[in-house]
Amino acid sequence: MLKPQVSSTRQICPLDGIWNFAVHKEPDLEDDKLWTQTISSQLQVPVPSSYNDIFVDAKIRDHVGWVVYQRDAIVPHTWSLERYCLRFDAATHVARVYVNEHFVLAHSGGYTPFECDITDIVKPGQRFRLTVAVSNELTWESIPPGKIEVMANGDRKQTYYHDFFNYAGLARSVYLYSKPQISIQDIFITTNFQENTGLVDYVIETSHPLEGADVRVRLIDENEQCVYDGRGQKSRAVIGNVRLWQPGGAYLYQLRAELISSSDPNTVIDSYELPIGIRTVEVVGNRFLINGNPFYFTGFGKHEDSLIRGKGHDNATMIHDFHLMDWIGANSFRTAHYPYAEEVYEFADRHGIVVIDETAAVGINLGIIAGVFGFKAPPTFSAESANEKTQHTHLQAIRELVSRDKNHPSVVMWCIANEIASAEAGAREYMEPLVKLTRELDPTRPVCFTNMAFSKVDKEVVTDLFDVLCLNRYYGWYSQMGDLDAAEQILEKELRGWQEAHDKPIIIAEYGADAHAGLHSVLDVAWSEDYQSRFLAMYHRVFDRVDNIVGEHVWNFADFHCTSSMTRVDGNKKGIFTRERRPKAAAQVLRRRWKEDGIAA
Ligand code: GCB
Repeated sequence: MLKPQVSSTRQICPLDGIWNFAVHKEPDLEDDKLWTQTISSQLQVPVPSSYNDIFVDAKIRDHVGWVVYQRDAIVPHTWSLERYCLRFDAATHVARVYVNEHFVLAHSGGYTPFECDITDIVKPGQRFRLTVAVSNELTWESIPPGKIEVMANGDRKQTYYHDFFNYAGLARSVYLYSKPQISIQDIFITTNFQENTGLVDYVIETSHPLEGADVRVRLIDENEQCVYDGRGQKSRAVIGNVRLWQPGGAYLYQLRAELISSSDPNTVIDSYELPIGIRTVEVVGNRFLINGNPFYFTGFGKHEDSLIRGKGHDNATMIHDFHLMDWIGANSFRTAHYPYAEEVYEFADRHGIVVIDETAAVGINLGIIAGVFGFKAPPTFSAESANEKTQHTHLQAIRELVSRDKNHPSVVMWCIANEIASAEAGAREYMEPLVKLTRELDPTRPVCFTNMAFSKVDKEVVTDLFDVLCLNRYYGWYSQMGDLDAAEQILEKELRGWQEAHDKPIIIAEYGADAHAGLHSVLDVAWSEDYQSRFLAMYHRVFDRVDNIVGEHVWNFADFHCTSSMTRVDGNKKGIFTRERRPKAAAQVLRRRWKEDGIAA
């Protein structure tokens, strides 16, 4: 599915703005058929934004179940020869879309786009009522999973196993867009190079078999020069004096795909442009290579999280975050713990930032919470928990992620799960089909998952399926608190153990300590900015002694919101920046290492 764009043959009517809003009290949406009515403007919400923190009302913030968004829209009368679609960049987590009284589409999965063609339902020039019901419920049939309990007073309570607030709603853009009757449906590219010749293999998928039409593909360089002009749906572009897409030095060609009339090549039936970067990614031995050169990841596990709008996408926050990453010397980040807004990848493509792209499979591990509090956990993989239905949803989440992000040069690896219970019985049976599918969908990128500290090298059962070891470690925080010497020894011993067992590159995909901005101490006092700094410095000493380490992603870029608990003070405070994006002391530790000393060079 291609992202909507304006081209000589396509148009967009953005439907972002202020929508009417209602909370649906009953668990079953069908009860009062809200979409057949006009929802009053008494409650209104911005789109894109999570709705939770917009109101000053705990009942809305913590509501479990459906909410309903509504607005009017008009199909331009000039679209009479076109097909037109509604496109939702995301609806967290389940959406049902209604045009006037018609149900048109349902989608599950809160972080990937979906669309529906409404050409046969609404006429050009016609105004229509668009209603979108969105449910935030998480169960063992969703990714991420969760559990809903009915309390004594009849209220429903949502629990989940991940450490970020369950923000919901229409957090990304909504569009009405047009495309021609016969159109370009999808584009698949893979890139390679030999010496200074670039190779771009492409497949242009069309909505209909082509009769009387042809596909023309051009590649335009950054000087607006056409460096390739070819015909056919499937071919290879060969480019002399290629400029590669490099981390920190992006170069993008515009792939201009056109459907043209076979009798008159000047008649363009459809036109779509895709910025592409020519680069290779591979794992060789214990190294991660981009364009054949060892790449060392510096950066963060991030979140889409900000004040008021929650997970709502916002270009200002996004670009500011990228500038802070540049300031600190981060060359990469992981989209923990879900696919981010497409604008994020487009920006990373344009600016040479490397991305590890993650599904929303977080919290498939019942041992974590039990382990932290010292009680025995039920099994993670069982009929009552992660089961065939969870796996089915997980497979679909992988399909939608790869389908959306396959052409981004910035994306160098798929992370198919965070801290899944990889040492438990059933883990291998659960994971193997997921890895197989990811590789079938994209044979060009390495695949990883992040390993949690309870899944030790002698216990875990899936690492051999993956290309890169991604370890999340918190010695000195969740254990050995305040004793960085002990933590240093345990960390080094463990990393050496992994290195001996698997000759694969290791990325420390999470390491970090909470710090309350403004709290200082000369001693190793938890929650102080100083302890966070010393904690990171200790990890860096160890990384520099272990050969297979090819990357360090601090947890987290910024403080972020999560559910209240006794281990969280108004959110998770492991950020190197506060939620308002002010640096804590540890920012200087990282900047010195990544930018001034140039560890990544
Ligand atoms: C983890 C999780 C992350 C948490 C973090 C923490 O291992 O992957 O989602 O937020 O630890 O701070 O506990």
